[in-house]
Amino acid sequence: MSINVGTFPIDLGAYKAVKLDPSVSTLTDEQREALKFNIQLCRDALIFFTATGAARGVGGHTGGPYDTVPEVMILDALFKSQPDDYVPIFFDEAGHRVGTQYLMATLDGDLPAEQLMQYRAANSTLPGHPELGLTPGVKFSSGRLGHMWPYVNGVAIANPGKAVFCLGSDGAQQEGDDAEAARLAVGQYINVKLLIDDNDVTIAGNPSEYLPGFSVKKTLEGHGLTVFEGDGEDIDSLYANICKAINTPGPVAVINKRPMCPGVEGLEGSNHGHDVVPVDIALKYLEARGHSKAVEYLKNIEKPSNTYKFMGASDKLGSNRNVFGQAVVEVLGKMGEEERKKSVLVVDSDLEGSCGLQHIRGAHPEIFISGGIQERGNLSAAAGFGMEEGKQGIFATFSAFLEMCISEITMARLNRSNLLCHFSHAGIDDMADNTCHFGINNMFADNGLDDGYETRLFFPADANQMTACVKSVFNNKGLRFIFSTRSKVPMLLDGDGNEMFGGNYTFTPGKDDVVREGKAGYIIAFGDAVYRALDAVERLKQEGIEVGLINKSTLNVVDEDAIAKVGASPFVLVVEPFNRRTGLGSRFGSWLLERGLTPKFAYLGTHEEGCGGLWEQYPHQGIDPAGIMAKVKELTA
Ligand SMILES: Cc1ncc(C[n+]2csc(CCOP(=O)(O)OP(=O)(O)O)c2C)c(N)n1
Repeated sequence: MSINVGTFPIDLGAYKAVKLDPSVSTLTDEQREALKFNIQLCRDALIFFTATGAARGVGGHTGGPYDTVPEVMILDALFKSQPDDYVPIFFDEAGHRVGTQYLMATLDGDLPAEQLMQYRAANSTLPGHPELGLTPGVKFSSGRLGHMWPYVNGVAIANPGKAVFCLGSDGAQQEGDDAEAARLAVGQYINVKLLIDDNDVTIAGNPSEYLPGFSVKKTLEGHGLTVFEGDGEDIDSLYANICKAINTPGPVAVINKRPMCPGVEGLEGSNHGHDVVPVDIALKYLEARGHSKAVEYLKNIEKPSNTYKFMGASDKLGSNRNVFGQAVVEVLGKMGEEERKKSVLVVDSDLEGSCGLQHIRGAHPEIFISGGIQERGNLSAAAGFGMEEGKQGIFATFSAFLEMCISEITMARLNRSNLLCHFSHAGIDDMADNTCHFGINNMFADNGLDDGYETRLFFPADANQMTACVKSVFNNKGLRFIFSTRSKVPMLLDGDGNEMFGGNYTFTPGKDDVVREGKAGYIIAFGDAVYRALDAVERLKQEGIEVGLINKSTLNVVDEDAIAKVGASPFVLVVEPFNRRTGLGSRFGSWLLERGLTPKFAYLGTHEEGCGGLWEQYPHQGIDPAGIMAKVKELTA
């Protein structure tokens, strides 16, 4: 297929076809020059199109895909030289390196180059992680570290006689699943070849510092793999190692050492290189490389913003994922240092900056552990610390990864742990990362029996309520899960325009808040769905439809007063960013029926693959004010 270059300002049509034969492990001058040319071309393209994500404010990841270009170029040449010998897919454990997949889809003629300039934009079909079936040319789904090698083992078993490659990373290798995959690969002599980018960088820092003693090479050798290690930036040794891997039957890992973002001034060796390249650094890079059209394009991108004005909510915004950490710091500040050390342990999984834990590390490093990218083990460590009365384990990560920890949560419950978990990035708002990073199955955390140890799920609606919630439940026993969004949220206002949860408000677990009274029926919402539902309620009121609104900030406990009130009204509509199959709506109808309450009932939630972008995810799922108003009108017709 030919490359559809369109208006893409870097000439991807110049990409060179390179013939390689792995039985010859040295490169000719011509092959070396062609590979180096392709590497530079693709690195320039990646810097440019990922920077469009930075310019649009949708974020993204540059360093990971940029780093692994040399091995991807060699693989592409091999796949095309001996198509029968490989499964020609660039399987990647690190879904954030999706730029690679989009670029290769373009070079294969499946994706117009022009589209790359819409990286992570809403409705561009180029979300932050690869999704099979969504993007032309993308051949697998990924995004959760440590989830791909185990899967690729099966792909390799299904393709006897072929080698299957999996791009790995020193981040993904920290996940326990990869240890299991390694043992299976060795035990079953699976013909899988790992190409591991060992740049000693993850999001929150350097593995060599936060997990001293961890060596990717020794770990894999310990599992019985054959390992070749080399400098990923030395194309001759990289190629020779890949040839050795192909010529050695069974599982082999090639570990490629390199600094993060080699050759990018301002990012080389820095863990900031993990994220999207900042526009100023990209401009400097592209200018130095003579890509003036790309520079012009980047300079002219305007950052879109959501100009919708929500009624019933303040202009002031709070970042609840940070407020969680700040509120914990407030509580910890009231303890003496000895007491704090004795009674609290905070365990991070490489996301301290995203989940608000960095506030705790900053204020009280003595109780903070950087636990690496191993959520299951870290949650258990926090739970184990909180086994004794008077002790609290604190754990946080993205809500998407709650699903990974269900078994550990069950064991924490059976061991009667005092465990306070913060799962940020709940729901779908602002999730350009898309479906794999949606935190929509959070009710799975409420999986104990009726007579089990206390488990509470909380999703505060604004920053005032988050602070009050943390203070209220911090010292409680049992498992407590607090959710927040990636996006900021406004403060809820009462009917008089005052902050609902300001002043002396105190949070009572299990109690629902009546945000607005109504005669026509009630909406039940929580988290960031509340201010959107409130806007719908205010607008419906202007149309003469008086709908009430309940903020159900404790998700898994029935408030008998509130349910009696809404159950006696003409309709109940649950609106949530959680999965329609597993969310609050899937339970609320049963709770009503159990009490003999039979209002009309409906529930809106996340029900389809995401659209990428930020706030656009809400209207895409039909749970924005317009979607809510339409549903209310259906129920009141
Ligand atoms: C299971 C899981 N936990 C956490 C994350 C969040 N996360 C995304 S990338 C990343 C760090 C990745 O480091 P590495 O794979 O070495 O990539 P690099 O920084 O070199 O790009 C983390 C913690 C994730 N995607 N999946």
